[in-house]
Amino acid sequence: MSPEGDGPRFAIAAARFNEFITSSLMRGAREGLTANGIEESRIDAVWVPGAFELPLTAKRLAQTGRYAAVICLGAVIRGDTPHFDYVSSGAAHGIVQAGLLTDVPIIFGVLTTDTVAQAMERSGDGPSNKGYDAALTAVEMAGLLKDL
Ligand code: INI
Repeated sequence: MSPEGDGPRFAIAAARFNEFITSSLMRGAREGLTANGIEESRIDAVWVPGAFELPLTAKRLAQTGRYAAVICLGAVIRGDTPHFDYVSSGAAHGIVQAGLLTDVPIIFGVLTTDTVAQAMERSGDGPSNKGYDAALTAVEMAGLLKDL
């Protein structure tokens, strides 16, 4: 048995920006992992200022070699400024790049919505929660990449 125990470990990187949404995504992601047999002790979570900081953080987590997958959580809500486009596309492209560079599945659990109401709809209880959904994707991709 390794010092950290057996079985895959998962990391979650979450943005504090719009924390009233991302804390619910975090709850959903933890639920999605534990519902799929991943013990809480095998989940590590870190918080970053905003979605723009997710790619670098996910890359560093993946580079540790400790995780079967890294889940990124954030909520980018369109306001009246072009900031939305920069932040959401920076996060999306960066997360793709981080996965390709590290060969570790890095999951895009970032909500990009026009309104707060839409973000709340996608961060409620159960499988419609984007964090829960991202956790299922993480488990599936971890299994797939292990077998490929
Ligand atoms: N970060 C978010 O996670 N969501 C947002 O909606 C958002 N908006 O709209 O500005 C946001 N901005 C902060 C950004 O992610 C960075 O933290 C900041 O630009 C510093 O790099």
